[in-house]
Amino acid sequence: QTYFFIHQKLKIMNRKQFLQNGLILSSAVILPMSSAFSQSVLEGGLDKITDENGNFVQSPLPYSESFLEPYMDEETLHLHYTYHHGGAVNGANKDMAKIREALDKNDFDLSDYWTQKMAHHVSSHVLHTIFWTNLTNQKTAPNGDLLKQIEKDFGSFDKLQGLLAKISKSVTGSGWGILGYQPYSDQLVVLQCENHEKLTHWGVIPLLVIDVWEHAYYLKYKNKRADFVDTLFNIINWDNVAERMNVALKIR
Ligand code: MN3
Repeated sequence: QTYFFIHQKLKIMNRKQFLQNGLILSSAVILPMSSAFSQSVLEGGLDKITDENGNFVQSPLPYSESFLEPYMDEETLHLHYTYHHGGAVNGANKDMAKIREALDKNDFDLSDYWTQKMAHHVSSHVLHTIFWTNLTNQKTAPNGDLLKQIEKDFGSFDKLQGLLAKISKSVTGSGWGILGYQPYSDQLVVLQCENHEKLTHWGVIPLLVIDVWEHAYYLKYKNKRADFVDTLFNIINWDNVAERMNVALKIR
């Protein structure tokens, strides 16, 4: 009963916030395009996922936890960032410590276990770090060099969106839809990633990642993963994707 009450209350809050956001969006106020984060992508070339000692650390969100309302609700974003992304960061540090311990002791009995764990946790950390920066609270579209590359590799922006939406919605179990740059072939590619670490092409640099784990949408969208994916396509920060492609081209 208590749960039901809170749930109803949240629903009312969401509607109120939706109306507020609706007003903001319709009154032609220019909202910041997560400029702080864009800067760090350009400065470092790559996202910061470790500290100076090589330990994995979580960067702050590039916006407040309510910034993506009503598309992504504040509670989901809070839980997702703090416990799912945060948990992967803690896990990655533990896995790394266990592998170092195995090296110190020259005992590799459990090293395959920790190596697999580390692939899972580090991949989760990388993808979540990119995911937060890929989103904003207004509609954007690719242009310039990114649009040209999309048209070259997929035919049109619409076709890319159709392909990426389809493979994101149809991931088996937990995973991600990913648009990445493959430096070996100088092409954009779309990947249907399972969990955080499976079904990649080696070398691909992720540019745009769509989290379709249930934790990303279940509080608000329930079982409707497709609705969540369609909604995300309205708040993708294509400027961030373009910056990431520029960095990837430099790495090449
Ligand atoms: Mn997630």
